[in-house]
Amino acid sequence: MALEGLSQGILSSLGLLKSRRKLDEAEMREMIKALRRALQEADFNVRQTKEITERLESRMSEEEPRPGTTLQTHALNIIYAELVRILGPSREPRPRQITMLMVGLYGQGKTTTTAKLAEWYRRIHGVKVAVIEADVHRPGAYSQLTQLLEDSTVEVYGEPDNTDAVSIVRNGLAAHATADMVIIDTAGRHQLDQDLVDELEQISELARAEERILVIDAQVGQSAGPVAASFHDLAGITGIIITKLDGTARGGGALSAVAATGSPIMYIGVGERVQDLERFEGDRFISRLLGMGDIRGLIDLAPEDMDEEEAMRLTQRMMSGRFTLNDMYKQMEMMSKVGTIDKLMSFLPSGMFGGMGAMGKAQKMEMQSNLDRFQVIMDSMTTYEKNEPAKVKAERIRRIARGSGVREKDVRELIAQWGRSRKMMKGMSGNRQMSKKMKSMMRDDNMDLEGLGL
Ligand SMILES: Nc1nc2c(ncn2[C@@H]2O[C@H](COP(=O)(O)OP(=O)(O)OP(=O)(O)O)[C@@H](O)[C@H]2O)c(=O)[nH]1
Ligand SMILES: [Mg+2]
Repeated sequence: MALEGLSQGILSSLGLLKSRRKLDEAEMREMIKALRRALQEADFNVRQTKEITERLESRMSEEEPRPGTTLQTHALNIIYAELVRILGPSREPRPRQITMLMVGLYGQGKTTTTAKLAEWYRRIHGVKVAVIEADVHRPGAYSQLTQLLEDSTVEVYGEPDNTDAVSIVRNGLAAHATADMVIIDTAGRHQLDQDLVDELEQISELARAEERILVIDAQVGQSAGPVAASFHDLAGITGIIITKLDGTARGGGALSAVAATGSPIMYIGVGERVQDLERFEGDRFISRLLGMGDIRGLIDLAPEDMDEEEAMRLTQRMMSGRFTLNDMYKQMEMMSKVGTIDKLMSFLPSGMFGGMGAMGKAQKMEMQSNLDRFQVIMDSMTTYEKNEPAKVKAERIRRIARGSGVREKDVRELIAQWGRSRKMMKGMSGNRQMSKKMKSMMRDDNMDLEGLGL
């Protein structure tokens, strides 16, 4: 992933804290200085860098680390929370009867990202997606898009010889009227000029595009901020995708500058291939970036709406055998949020949550896509159904599948997964030794950052 430099920098700035209980003033200054350098090298702006380092300094002096937590873990958790705060919230559009218009300057990755998104929604949400190539300026745009999607069942519409983008869109929409989702690739410009705005306006109106998505290359660093702001003013951007985060040290700048404009970052591009797209969620992104992953960390890093108490309760329920679909989802979410979960995994029966004993990258991605699909399905379930998945039979399955736009098979798979997880939970709570181990893990912080190579 991009930004390895940042995570290395942050972790080494914390090296000083290793097995320390307190820092004197000079040491604190040195640590802050190293952190500031790491943030600036990743292109965070001066104001944000100042904000993060100042908050770290004041929180370190005001807040006691929780009992049993090392100073290092404490500092890392503060930095984590501050970075997440700076990156802001994220959102993902629902793939139902929706048209997306891709906009952006020259060469930022619009066409590539159009293909990536189409494939993403087809694969993860299982919906019928069509793309329309409406860039009549870039020669070969249609064949570029066709090639990107040659191994996919996504339908590509284009009229390489037509020079009127608006009529291509009109014809494309008519040809793909039954698609759940239509994504329209448009022409780039050197800068956002009136011509481009007019063209976008016309296409957008014709297509009634609910989403206007701005594509920005991470390489532009801090200037992503002004670009996002002007596109937002002129074209009413609903979300942003930052591309090429795999290839630049300036990714921190692009991400933070865009977040500062208030437009949500929806996805990030992390390579040239069609599958190199990731959903952007600040907390998940940062915890992966920082490679945080012990069970204590799991609790510290749980999403904001899941406080420590809830995480504890979840674990207790998990041990007691009462286990709803929501419990399973939250558990999977917690697990997929952290980078290395081997420690936790070593205590859990292998095969749990679809056999993730030692998860490779591919498996984590698989889990992420399962989570996304499960979320969509669970949105169509009633509270009763989520609490009593065993009672969800044929007729309910049919209704849920229809409501969430997935196949009945997918609903059955979710319920089967729940059944397997619950069985293993039960096995675990019956195992006294394991139960003791879990409880002691929840109690002491016997893990510091050894595993992170400090
Ligand atoms: N490494 C990397 N390369 C990317 C990514 N996204 C796009 N690219 C590459 O960036 C180049 C430009 O991408 P396009 O998709 O053609 O960009 P565009 O915005 O459609 O360009 P125009 O239509 O000319 O305005 C291509 O070589 C892509 O392969 C990414 O996330 N990572
Ligand atoms: Mg293009």
